[in-house]
Amino acid sequence: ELPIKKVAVTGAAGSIGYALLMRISSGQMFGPNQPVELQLIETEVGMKPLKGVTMEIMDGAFPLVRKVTQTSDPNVGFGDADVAVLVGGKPRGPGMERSDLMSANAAIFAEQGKALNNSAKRDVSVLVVANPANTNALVASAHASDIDPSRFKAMTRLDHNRAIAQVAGKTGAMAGDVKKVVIWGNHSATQYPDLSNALVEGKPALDVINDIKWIREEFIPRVQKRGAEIIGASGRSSASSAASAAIDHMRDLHLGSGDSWQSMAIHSDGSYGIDTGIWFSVPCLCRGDGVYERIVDIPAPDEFSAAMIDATRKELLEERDTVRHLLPG
Ligand code: NAX
Repeated sequence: ELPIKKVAVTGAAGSIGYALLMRISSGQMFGPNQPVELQLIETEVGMKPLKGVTMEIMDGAFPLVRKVTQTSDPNVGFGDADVAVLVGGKPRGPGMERSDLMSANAAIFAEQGKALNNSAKRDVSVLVVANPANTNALVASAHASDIDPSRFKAMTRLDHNRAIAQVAGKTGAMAGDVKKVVIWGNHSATQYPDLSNALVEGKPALDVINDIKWIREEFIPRVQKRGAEIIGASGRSSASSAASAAIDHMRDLHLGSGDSWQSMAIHSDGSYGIDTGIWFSVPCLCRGDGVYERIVDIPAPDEFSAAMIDATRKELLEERDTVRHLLPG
């Protein structure tokens, strides 16, 4: 039997946590042979609903779930963790400015970065889902000096999946036949869903779609604002598709995804001319066991793409400036 994986999840009693935990428990994140120990982390107020979530996990009678713990102390919750999915954060309240939201979350992620540094495994694999996801990842990593920044990712897989779904809907292809879409930059409305390299059933997506107006005026804004569209329709946030994307991200990262491109917001190393030290979504190949490579062997972006990438880059630099007072040093 494989050694047990310790999986910490923050915000475990929230909407995404609720959808995510059943799927981790059933083996969809790490495969049908990987036993897990779930280390669930919530706020003090969240402890009561978390108890109910834990009872439901018990009632799933999942053979892979070996233990479930609940805590409001991240130092305990991240103890010896192999994996940490950071879903918990402060939502935007009435009248709250974007910069206040940034700072409130940066304070949470500074604390969680320190707790990861104190108690998680040195090669812990961290996925930040909570918004502002890219900048939260930056802050957490900055406070975890003993953990390599490459271990921290922010989730843009939902945006990536949304882009695939739109192209499949437009062309009639199956989602599995849409390849090499890329989400560049921030998990926000400035993200750039890019079809320049995309393939539909093996043919260039730009040729198959053959409608630049649709790409620029419908596809891009729809992917950028899909979250708001879903809230408008159902009155609820897109929690189950977000949980599904977190499953996809971690499964590909840990089990590998062959030659399939995935978008992940990772620590910038200066590739593509992006400033180092921000978390920027780029195309990656996932090799398994948490190992990934950036795909750099691609044509230079055209003028439109370069301007889109630059806009999201600028937003991420501004976000970093907003939380700079919470960064060490
Ligand atoms: P909910 O408000 O339903 O749940 C959040 C949970 O986090 C609550 O139970 C709360 O008690 C808990 N929490 C708050 N602070 C915490 C802390 N310091 N430690 C531990 N737990 C804490 O939100 P939900 O719909 O689950 O969304 C969670 C986050 O995901 C939000 O920040 C949301 O904006 C973000 N999203 C990110 C997406 C992405 O693609 N990266 C897409 C979906 C989602 O919008």
